[in-house]
Amino acid sequence: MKIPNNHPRKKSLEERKRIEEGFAKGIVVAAGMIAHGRGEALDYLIGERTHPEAKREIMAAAAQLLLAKNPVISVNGNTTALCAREIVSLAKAIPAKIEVNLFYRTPKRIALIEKEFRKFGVRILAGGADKKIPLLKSKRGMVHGAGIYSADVVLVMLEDGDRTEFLGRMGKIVVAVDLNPLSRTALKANITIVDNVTRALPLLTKSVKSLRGMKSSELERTAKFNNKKSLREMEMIMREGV
Ligand code: PTJ
Repeated sequence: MKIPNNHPRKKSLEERKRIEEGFAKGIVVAAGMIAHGRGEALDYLIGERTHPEAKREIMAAAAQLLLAKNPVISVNGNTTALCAREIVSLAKAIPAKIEVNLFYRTPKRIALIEKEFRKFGVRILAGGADKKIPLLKSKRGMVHGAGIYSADVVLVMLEDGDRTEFLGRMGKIVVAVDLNPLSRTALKANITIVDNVTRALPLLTKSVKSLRGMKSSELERTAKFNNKKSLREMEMIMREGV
């Protein structure tokens, strides 16, 4: 069904449609639709717009990704369905590797996600994960030696919270995109962007391009960030409305 241009909830309905189609293809899992609904509700509370605080988070994240020696963007079912094109643009701008990392990991889903990215002409780290994140029991622990395992900065989006802490223990800097400022992922990440991933990613790519060429010392200053304070700010916006 084509959503009329003047429908007040056009963008939100289109995102739902992408998730539904992703589910039909086998890219998104059933739990991914629940996760999306939670995201929709939280996005509603911030007026479905990127707040100035989130813009500061995005700037710090962009600087951190530019400072990285081996940055990796971790993708799952939802992020592939919602914004594969935007992930590719960001990966090219940084430049960064893209690696599939799934909670509900199956060879079939890995292959489907890899195929989705191939449509944009990029090869990603998909099957053949050869390393384990120490102590992490879920299948999210299966990673590539050349990717997340050896990365210094990892961008995670729409996580279920079991991995960010372990990546931190491995000494990695984690940048997260999560609409829930109270989630474990949001709290454990070094920089959390509290915004809808579909708005945050294009802004992140724009910021990466605008910061490119900056001296390392200036990037380091831009990347310095008080995540706890920023998360509190976003929580207050959600609770009190701004
Ligand atoms: O594809 P898989 O197998 O790796 O499974 C992925 C899911 C999404 C099922 C899994 O990671 C999961 O269950 O996630 P959770 O625990 O529901 O957490 C997802 C987080 O992302 C929640 O805090 C949501 O509020 C948030 N979220 C949902 N949609 C968006 C979002 N954050 C940013 N943008 C969104 N569009």
